[in-house]
Amino acid sequence: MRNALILAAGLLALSAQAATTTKLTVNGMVCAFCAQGIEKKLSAMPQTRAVYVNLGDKIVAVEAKEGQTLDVDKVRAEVKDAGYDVVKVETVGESVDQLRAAAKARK
Ligand SMILES: [Cu+2]
Repeated sequence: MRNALILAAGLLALSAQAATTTKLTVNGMVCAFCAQGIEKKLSAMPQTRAVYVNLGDKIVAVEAKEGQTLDVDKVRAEVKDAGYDVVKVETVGESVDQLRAAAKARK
């Protein structure tokens, strides 16, 4: 627990200069194929640097390439068109790698 807190503090410090990531909370993703399909669609957007899907947390995160901006409405539409229910959209400073590491640390 203590280690997780220290790690989280470290991640926050790292994110100071960092990435712009669009983080969506998505209902309806149930299996690895759902995750793969969404990942593929969002990876095809030209501004995308990385995509992270976490089924357990119902999270889809798309990180923009440096100096680029994601079209948040387009990200939302892609996920919706794939048949999933987007319940929340936020912009966060963490990179996809940081979100992945944080999820791992919580386990
Ligand atoms: Cu599925």
